[in-house]
Amino acid sequence: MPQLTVEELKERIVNKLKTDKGIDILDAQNKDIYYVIASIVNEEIMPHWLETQKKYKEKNCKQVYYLSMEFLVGRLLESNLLNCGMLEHSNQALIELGLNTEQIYAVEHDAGLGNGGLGRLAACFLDSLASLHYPGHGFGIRYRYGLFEQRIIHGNQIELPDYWLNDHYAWETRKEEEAICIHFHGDVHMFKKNDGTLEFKYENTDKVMAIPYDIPVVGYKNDVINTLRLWSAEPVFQEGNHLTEESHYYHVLDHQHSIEQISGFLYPDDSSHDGKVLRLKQQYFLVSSSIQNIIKNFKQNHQMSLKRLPEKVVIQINDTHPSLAIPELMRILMDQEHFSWDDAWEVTTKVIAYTNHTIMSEALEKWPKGMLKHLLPRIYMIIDEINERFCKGIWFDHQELREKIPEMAIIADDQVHMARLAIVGSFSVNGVARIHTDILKKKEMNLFYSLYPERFNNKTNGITHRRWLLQVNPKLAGLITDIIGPQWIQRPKQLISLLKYTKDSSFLEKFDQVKRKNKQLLADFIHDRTGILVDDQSIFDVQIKRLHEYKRQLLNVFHIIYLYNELKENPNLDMIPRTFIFGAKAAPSYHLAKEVIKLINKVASIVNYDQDIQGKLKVIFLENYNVSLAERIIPAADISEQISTASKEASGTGNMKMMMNGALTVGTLDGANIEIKDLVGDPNIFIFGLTADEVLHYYHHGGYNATDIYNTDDRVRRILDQLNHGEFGSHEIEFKDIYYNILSHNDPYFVLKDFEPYIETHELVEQAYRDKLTWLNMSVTNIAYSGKFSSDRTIQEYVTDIWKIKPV
Ligand code: HBZ
Repeated sequence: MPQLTVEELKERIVNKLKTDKGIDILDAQNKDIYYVIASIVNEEIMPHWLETQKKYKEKNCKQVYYLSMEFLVGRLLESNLLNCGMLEHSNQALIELGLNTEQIYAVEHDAGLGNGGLGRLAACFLDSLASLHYPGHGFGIRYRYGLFEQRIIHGNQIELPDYWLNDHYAWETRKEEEAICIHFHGDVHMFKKNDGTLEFKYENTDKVMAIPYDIPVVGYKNDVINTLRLWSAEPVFQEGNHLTEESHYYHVLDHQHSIEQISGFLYPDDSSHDGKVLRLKQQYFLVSSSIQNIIKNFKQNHQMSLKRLPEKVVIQINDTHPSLAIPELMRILMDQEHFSWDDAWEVTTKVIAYTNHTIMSEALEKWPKGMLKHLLPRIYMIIDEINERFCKGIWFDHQELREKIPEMAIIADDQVHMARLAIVGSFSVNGVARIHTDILKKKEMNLFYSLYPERFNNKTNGITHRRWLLQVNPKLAGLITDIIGPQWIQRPKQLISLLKYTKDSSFLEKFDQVKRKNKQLLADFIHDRTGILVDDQSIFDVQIKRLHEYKRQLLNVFHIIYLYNELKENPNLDMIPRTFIFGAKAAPSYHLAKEVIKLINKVASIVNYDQDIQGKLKVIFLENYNVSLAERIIPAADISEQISTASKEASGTGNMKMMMNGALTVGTLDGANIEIKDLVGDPNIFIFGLTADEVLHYYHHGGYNATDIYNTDDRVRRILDQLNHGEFGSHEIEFKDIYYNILSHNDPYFVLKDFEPYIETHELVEQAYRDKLTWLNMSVTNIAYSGKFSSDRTIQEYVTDIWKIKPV
């Protein structure tokens, strides 16, 4: 893209304000400025967007489509400016116009179309695809309401709707002419044709239009613009629908409303599945519109038989949520393109690849077969047939697995098991970190692994270093570039050159100043938001992620209560002040998770105002954790809490973001923590607690007794009793549920078991922090090794091992 100078940018901003909005720069509000800059960026992007699409068509290249129910995009103005190469000049232009860049970026409402890691991973992947010149696009849903907005009232989480589309969304283009019709319900009729083959016709279906809204995905300084296409559900326009009779009118409105509900809101549950029919509708809506679109593109771009689809198309499904892509592609190939079953199956299983993000049984999707059959009768027939053939195949060709058929069947116990469908119908199955893939192979999916060993592969997650270092931490990025040059921006593995400077005291001093500055900025923000003053010399100990029992925010709180108890007994205790920072949303129906939020806030309200402890502890719960808040917190973190019960966290990606910004990990041997540890080495990470093998052994063979720990460890007993006796509540029953969940259910996530090693590890953290140079050395070592966790590396692995696409 041609570079606009600072002067040109200033001129364009001033003129545009006049011509588009009729506003003088002196009277302009931040919002006016925001839209004007976004519009300038769009003007720069559009020609390249067109150009990119033309090129993909001309070159006849194979393309990847990433199907996901979630894209957690966050804000786009700053990252689009960065990737277009306009950020520096535009910041300068704004400053020269007397404007505040940060306030202008803050005008944009986060696109919170995701719950957590899975959705943010999809957004990072799109950034890397475009930045590495790959033809790869996202398909998702344009939810009218994204993930709820969280308010904390009297310590409790309250959910409010996320009105992100109330202001015009600057980055989307509605493409009405590319709308696609989706069919639900109806009757399926079967005919025998003259040649003896069967033909299927559907009647009386309920029709819904899928309207695409396209968002440009800007590659980093390379003129590549890919597309994120989000579908919105609208009623089919029908001529006769303007009848005047009142009852009919209400019926029409009702009908319209129920259709719009399909893209109405994002389900806020991140690691559990409850079989709501609306969620199933959403999944099929995404899948059917996307697959129809992909087939249409193929026909337009290539003059060849659809049998050759796998040469030009690969579809990655983000968890099982879009796994109906398998029967949907079968349906289109057979019923519309007149393929035989075998030909359709051959194509489908060469096109679809599946990523698994969890082994937690409560998150594995299963749909009641009656529900599927009623909503999607033809799709159900196809799944039924896939299942029949699959089970027969095992019966005849894999006699050693005959007995296992009930555990492997796609339809079993009147339920359709989506992970089984996804494995059987795709050519690749991947986990998202080494340990996670190993557990899939050895345990959860072992039977399928024995059947299809060649399908299973690992793709350890990554994050875009452009957003998570270059953009969110410009001071650190600048310092890195000053010392090792700018090559790391294109090749993040080159961050490894920082190893040469881990003992260079002048560099470490500068690095320390950057961290200090980032901490001051966060402290100011915290003060602004909460009125609480935090000490920017304290250790910033950060846990930011969805609230879930397995992520063990409770273990963190127990540590805080323990320290508080110690300080109350000995107020002169020599300790480095700590600021514990939390950000977390709980699924609205997840009672225990909400209790933990309440507990964190309760502990905060006691600790933060207790004069006895002389400000040595502060507990901050920042409400409404989202991408933008993460961007503020991460550059200021000293400690990154990654303390899931081993085996439960498939990978984690927050661990990578904090490592890349110089935080040290306190973590269990779980998910990608293990790979972080392998790189940085034991001296540069704080590992504690049970291993995955130990956890799994306890689950299967017993031998753990939480009550024993309660009885023998005074510190633990004291904390639990404090919860039980209302010491942390305004009345006695508060927090009893947490108490009973641990003691009556034998502490299913091993909080008590890992308590002691966790406390001891935090003592080591404190010792390490006292030795400034050692700490800085560890911190820089972490940054140096973080290049591996760029999503550029992950995408390159997907490309080489699974997608087989070429850069354009
Ligand atoms: O996916 C997360 C994993 O917990 C995390 O370990 C991993 O790093 C990340 C990316 O691979 N999983 C999720 O975020 N899952 C969901 O958000 C989710 C959403 C809807 C569901 C189930 C899970 O129905």
